[in-house]
Amino acid sequence: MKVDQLKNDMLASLSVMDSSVFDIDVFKKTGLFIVRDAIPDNKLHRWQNAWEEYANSEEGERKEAEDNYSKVEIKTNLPDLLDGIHRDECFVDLAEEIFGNPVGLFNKRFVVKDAFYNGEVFLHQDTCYQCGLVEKASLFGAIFDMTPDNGGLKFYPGTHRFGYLGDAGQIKETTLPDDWPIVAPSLRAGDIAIMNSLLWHGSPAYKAGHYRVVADFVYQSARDYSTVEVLRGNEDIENNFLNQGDKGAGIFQRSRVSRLIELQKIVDDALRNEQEDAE
Ligand SMILES: O=C(O)CCC(=O)C(=O)O
Ligand SMILES: [Fe+2]
Repeated sequence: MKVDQLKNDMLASLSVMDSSVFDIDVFKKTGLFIVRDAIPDNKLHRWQNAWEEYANSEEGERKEAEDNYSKVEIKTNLPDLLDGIHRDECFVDLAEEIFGNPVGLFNKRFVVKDAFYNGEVFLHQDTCYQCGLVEKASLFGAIFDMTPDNGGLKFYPGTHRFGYLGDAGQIKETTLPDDWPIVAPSLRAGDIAIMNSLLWHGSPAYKAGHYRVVADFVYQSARDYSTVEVLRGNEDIENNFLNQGDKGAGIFQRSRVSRLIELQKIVDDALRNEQEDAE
């Protein structure tokens, strides 16, 4: 399919990718679907209360982080209630519709814009930061409202059809033909945005409104060797060699990342020597 044809197809699909009922055929085509009112109120309120309590506690204190990618995410030191939300049927039912049984988890975290981090997130796809099979999807569950004003995610529907882009980093917006549809949804707390991990997305800086708290749970078939937890069905993941440590670290003898670490050390040593010579 030519790229302009894909664009027109996405423009024509805008109205059907946003509904209270998930449609797998639309999702396959667009790589994006907004499910309205997907989280029952009673659960939502419990999770909101737990979040507020956590955010005001010592454990919830936001600590210095090196890059924006780490500043936007919270994934450790969470109280049990918040740490287990990814197991709730309101998420797993949707994941099963996409991946079938058994349902697996690749990663879980909360992506947050608050007093600690209010900047933008550049245009990217997630696949290049993952490992295992590429058939994965993020379920972004709005714990509190997410809008363009409070730094909400924006999505470029259809871009998952270009596949894995071969490197990790900031994608040039000008790669796409003019007027590519951009979906910057206003999610009410309780809505879930589902995104194919190949889909291009980013977010603008926080300007105003409630702080932004969105669950980002990445689901996949539990048969994927990168599965860290089986959420439905039976699958033995004990010997999954891709789920040990950080994104398969440890499988490479040498890699781009190991080379970058070597080079950074050479630069640091040289700078230190220069400084010592000057003293
Ligand atoms: O939190 C956001 O706005 C985007 C985060 C994101 O896409 C990522 O970290 O991969
Ligand atoms: Fe992302």
